[in-house]
Amino acid sequence: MGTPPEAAERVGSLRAQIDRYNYHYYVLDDPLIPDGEFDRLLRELQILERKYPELVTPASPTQRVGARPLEAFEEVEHKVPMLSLDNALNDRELEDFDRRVRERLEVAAPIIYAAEPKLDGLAINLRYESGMLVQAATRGDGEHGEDVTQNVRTIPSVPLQLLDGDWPEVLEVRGEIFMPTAGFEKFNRSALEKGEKTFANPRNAAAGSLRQLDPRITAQRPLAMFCYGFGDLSVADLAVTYSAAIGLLPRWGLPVSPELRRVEGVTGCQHYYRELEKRRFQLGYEIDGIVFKVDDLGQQRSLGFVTRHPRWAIARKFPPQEEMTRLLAIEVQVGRTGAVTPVARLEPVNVAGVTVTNATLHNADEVRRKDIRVGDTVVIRRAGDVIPQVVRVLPERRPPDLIEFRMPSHCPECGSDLIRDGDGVVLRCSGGLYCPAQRKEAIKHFASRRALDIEGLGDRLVDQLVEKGVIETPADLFTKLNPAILSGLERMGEKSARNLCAALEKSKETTLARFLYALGIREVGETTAHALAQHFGNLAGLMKADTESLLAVPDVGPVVAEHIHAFFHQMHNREVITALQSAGIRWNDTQAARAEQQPLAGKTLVLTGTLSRPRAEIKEQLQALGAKVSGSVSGKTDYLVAGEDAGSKLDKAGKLGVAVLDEKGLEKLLQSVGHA
Ligand code: I6G
Repeated sequence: MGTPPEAAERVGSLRAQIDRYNYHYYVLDDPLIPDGEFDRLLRELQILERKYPELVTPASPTQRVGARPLEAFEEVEHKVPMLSLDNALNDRELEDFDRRVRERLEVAAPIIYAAEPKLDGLAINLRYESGMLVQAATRGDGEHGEDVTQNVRTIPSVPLQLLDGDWPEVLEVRGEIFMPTAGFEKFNRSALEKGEKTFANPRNAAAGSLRQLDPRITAQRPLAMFCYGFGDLSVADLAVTYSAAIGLLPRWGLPVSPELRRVEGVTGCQHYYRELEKRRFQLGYEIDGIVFKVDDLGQQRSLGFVTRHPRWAIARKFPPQEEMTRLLAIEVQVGRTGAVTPVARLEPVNVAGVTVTNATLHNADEVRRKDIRVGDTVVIRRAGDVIPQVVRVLPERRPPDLIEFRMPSHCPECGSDLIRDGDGVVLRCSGGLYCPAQRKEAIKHFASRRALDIEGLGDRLVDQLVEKGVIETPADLFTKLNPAILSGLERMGEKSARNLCAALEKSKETTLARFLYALGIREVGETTAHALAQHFGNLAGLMKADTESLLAVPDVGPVVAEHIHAFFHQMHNREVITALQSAGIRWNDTQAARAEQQPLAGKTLVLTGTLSRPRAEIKEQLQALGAKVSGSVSGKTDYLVAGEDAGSKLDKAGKLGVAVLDEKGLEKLLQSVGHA
């Protein structure tokens, strides 16, 4: 009995749909269907292929996972060597490069360069024959690499079969495999929670994931790829310029950087460098510089190569994100929820333009695993706004007789027992609000910008007020402080004291969402606070809610529900809330609004560029009106709100036909729903 033709037809149709959705998701960054629907299609295909195994082909989307572990990687000889790039560490070295290019080409006019970010990942060569992925190999020593085909097949943005098009019979594309920052942080967070080994940086995470002998492990790691060059080709050239040749790849399903631009002369290069340097930490993946390439392929040929580098390309490097310094001490810090964290005090060191003196060590297990000791030389890493971290020690620089670090058994602030949290990794002070450290942190959080936003109540001042016993709870801020008491404090003049009292008065008028966030309930961040305010509309309803009713709130899972329920059932929390309300903290209760009744319900907005108000404030306002505020532009975006210096999101919105609003446009939109 042969295969029923309907089954073969359905399998073909499912594969075409899945490939198209994958392409929109990974190459165009424009998801067409929800993830659940995608999973359903993939599941249907898997079931059909299991029933009719004769229909399985190597390029089927089901074949990305499941290959058996290897004993070792095979060696691969690169048909065209994989070279590396020369570096420019400053503007002068970039200018020297440009001068050398013009002298060799004997042109006085500015050169057109292709500019794109240099991803911090792992170089790879993909070989397609007749449109099918037949081999993926690492760079290795440039002549020989390792065959990592089974692993690369698990990366969703790498097509197993090129999309319909005029691709050459043999096509080798080169690019970088990387782990996006969000995936890296999620992986490390989960490893830390489980007490497992973390990766030092996204580059190591990408390399470690790709060099797994078991492809099923690679399949679980969030890897991605951008293409930036070519190896062996069955045709002479794909286009006249590099940018045009690379521009063909997305049509075939191969992802390229959305940041690729043509720039004119060294001034154009420098301008591009500065612009991207500003946005470096908002890209969603780590880059360590910018690559500039002479765009004209004829000019590239004339320039040729010198030893291992092309003469037509250079990597202008950013300041490094990792530096080494000496660990002076390990102190133990108590956070708002009592979590006790070891913190590294360091000999000051400049990392990517910022002087770093402290870094987090996460938890005691992490210190033990990395065997970090006071007196060690350590590597510090700073990524954007993220707190600097100690990534490893340099054992060869360790002086003799350094002693192992041991976590204290009692809270350094209040002497209470330290107890291991449910999961066994986090240590917590059992002192609760008896512990001055927890009290201070709770008050700082209450006063912070996204909470009650009490201007002028800095961390030092809170420390002083708690240490002197002037205040104990957030409610005391409103009942125990007055200009006379405040002006008696260190570094507090009469004017600052009066200003602070005015700020306290102003902060009393707030919103329910802000108030809930300010209470500092465990696991209740701004988004959850918003969802709670929206759902219950008033505080009394929320305080009475049982865990079952809390689970009905979007964004609230069983753990969060339990924390909220427990918080409102602690007598001292209820007393503080009553005291705050008696002191005049107020907000307008709303109707327990169902999301779909809100004026901007169902609308998705993306914010980009420099706006005149803080993004968080605009986001909060839009969310309060029922809108969803997303981080990336896709076919589902209704409006892109673009401030000054808007970059790739604006380009993408243009390509996808998404409506773009400037700030005036946003105000008009808000006016139209009565909320300007
Ligand atoms: O290592 C590299 C990173 C990025 C490259 C590269 C690149 O272009 C954006 N381009 C070439 C030609 C080479 N390495 C050799």
